[in-house]
Amino acid sequence: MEDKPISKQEILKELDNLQSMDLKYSDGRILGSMCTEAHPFAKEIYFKFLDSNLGDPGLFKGTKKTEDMVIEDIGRLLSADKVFGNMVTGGTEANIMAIRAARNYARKYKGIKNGEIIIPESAHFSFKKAADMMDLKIIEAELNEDYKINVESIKYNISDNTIAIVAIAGTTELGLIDPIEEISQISLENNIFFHVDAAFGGFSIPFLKNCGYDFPEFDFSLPGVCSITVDPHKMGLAPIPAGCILFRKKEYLDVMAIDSPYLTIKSQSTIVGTRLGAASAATYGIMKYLGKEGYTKLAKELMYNTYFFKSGLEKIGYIVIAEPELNIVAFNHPKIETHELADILKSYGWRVSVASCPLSIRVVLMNHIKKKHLNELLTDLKEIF
Ligand code: 0PR
Repeated sequence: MEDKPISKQEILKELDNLQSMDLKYSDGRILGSMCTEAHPFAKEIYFKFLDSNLGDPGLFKGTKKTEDMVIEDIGRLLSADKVFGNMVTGGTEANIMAIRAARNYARKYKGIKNGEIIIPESAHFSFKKAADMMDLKIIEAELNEDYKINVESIKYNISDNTIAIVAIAGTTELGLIDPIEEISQISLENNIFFHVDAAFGGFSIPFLKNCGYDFPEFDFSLPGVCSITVDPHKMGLAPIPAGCILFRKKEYLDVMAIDSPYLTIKSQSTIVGTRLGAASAATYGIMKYLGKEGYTKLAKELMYNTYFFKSGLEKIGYIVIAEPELNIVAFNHPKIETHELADILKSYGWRVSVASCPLSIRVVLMNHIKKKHLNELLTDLKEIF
């Protein structure tokens, strides 16, 4: 820190310079991000609520209402009349909360001390963070040839120490949906906590389903599903940091409640204390503003772009790894190694991400990637060969 104050003008000049080093979503070159530019109306609301703190909700009762209403509304989207949960910083924190609830529940009711969680090989790395923090053992269930979790492998790995099973609705690398209905059944039969990570898919599957897309059940309509992660800051067009964790029963929040005697609430179940009310208010506002109609239109448009890109790739000799279920396309070319292809694309100015399972270039077709960007990308991909 400097000794003397610096003028706003000078600071803003420096910050503008620094910001000019950032990539902009609107350039359409960021191909591997599940986040996108927040809706302008959501940004407007965000600034209004910047000072409100959900960590002490008695002081910010109105903002707390926005959190409760977002949770309730998303719960209804996911087939539950009543759910219990919080707005959090994103999928990582939501997944950590789910695993913490499962761990505490199993400790309380089953006396499990050395817990194990079964996750698919395709799970987001946040589960490894959760396991590391809570000293849990991770067991990775194998994937089938279609890159979805192998249900037999889950069954095989269940033990007396299993505290949770995890499945994904919209995998990070390929956007695929695990066979959640079958896993719900297995969880019920074995009395094991079942968490669904729908950080990416939660804000599009319900809308696509409503307009005729054929998806299997993945939400609270399945009796074995105990908790769901959904991120408004991915497909919900809400500003970062906006994630949600939803629980079927209040008890899952209660088993991880810590006393907070001097606050306006007596206990906290969230990991974070001071929590940004702005993301909650902005999420509430943008959900009202867009409504089911707006989100359906968005999800449909992104699926059209997905199919357009997939067929464009195939026409010029690329191999698409899996039939897209959501708006992610992963591909390779038979004549070139994936990292080499990624480097070439980078030299053309594209910011691609390389998926690991299987090794491929992965494009997440978010709202900032328009048809014109896809046409430019396809032209460049064609030119490489
Ligand atoms: N669950 C799933 C299925 C995810 O895909 C992700 C993140 C998470 C949980 C964790 O969410 P948070 O990052 O909100 O904690 N998926 C993206 C990924 O790792 C996140 C991302 C977003 C990465 C934008 C890069 C980027 O530019 O690929």
